[in-house]
Amino acid sequence: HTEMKDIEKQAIQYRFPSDFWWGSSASATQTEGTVEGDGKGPNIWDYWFEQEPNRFYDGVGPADTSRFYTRYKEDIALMKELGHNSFRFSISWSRLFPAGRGAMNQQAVQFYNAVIEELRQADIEPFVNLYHFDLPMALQEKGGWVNRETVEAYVDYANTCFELFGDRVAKWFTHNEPIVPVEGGYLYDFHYPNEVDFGKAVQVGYHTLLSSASAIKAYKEGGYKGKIGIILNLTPTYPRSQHPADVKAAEICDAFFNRSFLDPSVTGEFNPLLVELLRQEGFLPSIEEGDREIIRQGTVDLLGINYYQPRRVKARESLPNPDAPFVPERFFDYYAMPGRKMNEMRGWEIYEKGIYDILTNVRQNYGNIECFISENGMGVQGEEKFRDAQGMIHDEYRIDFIREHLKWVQRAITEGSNVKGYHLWTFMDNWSWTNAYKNRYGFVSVDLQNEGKRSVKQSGHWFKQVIENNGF
Ligand code: BGP
Repeated sequence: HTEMKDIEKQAIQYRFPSDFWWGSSASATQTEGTVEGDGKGPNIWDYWFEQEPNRFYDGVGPADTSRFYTRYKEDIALMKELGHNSFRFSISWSRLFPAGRGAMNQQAVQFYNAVIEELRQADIEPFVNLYHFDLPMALQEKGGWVNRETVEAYVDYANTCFELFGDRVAKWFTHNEPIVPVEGGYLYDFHYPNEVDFGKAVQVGYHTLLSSASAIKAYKEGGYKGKIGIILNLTPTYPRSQHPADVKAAEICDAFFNRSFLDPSVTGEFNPLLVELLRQEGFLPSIEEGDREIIRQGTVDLLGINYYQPRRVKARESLPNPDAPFVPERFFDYYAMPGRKMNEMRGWEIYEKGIYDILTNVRQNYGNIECFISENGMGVQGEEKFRDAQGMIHDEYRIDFIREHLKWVQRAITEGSNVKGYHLWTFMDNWSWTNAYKNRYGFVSVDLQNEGKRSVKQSGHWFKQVIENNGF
């Protein structure tokens, strides 16, 4: 038996560190379901769905998600069966504080305690994210992230979570993809409140950053034993050519979408190019005395990196219409590189080496801070057609996708990158913002026609082997 194991080990070409974090990630609004709400207050998704259900794929809203709220035991048992050693989920702010601040919902405390306990019993380390796009509606009504009071409310909420769960949770994250609500809510109309207002976008981004730094500072001062970080969606940004105009365009795009949060979160300093552009255009946010110090002190211990696709950029070929609303694309254009590989269903490029380029950038320019891949994955429509008679979905494309990305992660590790883990988006198929259940991402399928029945896909079984071997 031992000999067999040795032979298998020798056959492993891509090996990962023995303490690597293997698992998946999810978010509250996308998995819990709200119908069993137990005192949960509405967040912006509940509200928006009520107002405009037609903007959601198949008219499916956030109340109907995968029911993790009632089925978490079964789901965590399945994670254990599949060998996962870690799981990232988020706390729903408006479940804990139905009005955003003030009265606390004890049933929410019980629920998250039970989830944490269940994970610990299963030897699965909980990674807890405090904010995944889901602002309590009561705070949105008062101006949301445009209003500085939301920062205070957020810090109260974060402190409450540290106090409630900090003795058992050692990995915390302040925000998931903080740039996305800025883009969705204030530039490109895919999150509530669906405004197009660059000045507000900058202020919202700034307040979000300040909330993150304030919570990190509070966590550190609280003397908790764990680590705290932020999760950023990083999009390696490639110029069309080495022509200086293309290179400049890519640098600007990178400053807006990556370095805006990456620089201050890791180094405590704003990105100089971004500051320069905002100053030049008259869009600097309003900053209060003392903020700079908080941002300098509130740097992360740990960086989560979500990677789906790169950005390809070229210089603009025409002047922007001066009357059009101001958006970052005023400074560059996107470039559809001929021959690029696409996940046509999601409309996203697949470029595996991008994950290595991000890790190399973090190693070389951000002090090689401890990091991990906190999301990566492939959204596919119509996976039911790959289900066999025994009920298993054969998702070879997802296995290929994960394997090819992991090869690059492994290479970054051999070159010295401080990468500690890989989490797939997501554990089980879940509800995805306005796309609802259109694109499926999970290791586990959720059969909506059959009371949400879970069944492990081929990729889930394959990943289990990868974890057992610490490589492939
Ligand atoms: C990330 C989000 C997730 C998830 C994922 C897949 O940006 O953090 O919440 O939704 O993208 O994207 P989508 O569901 O839009 O296909």
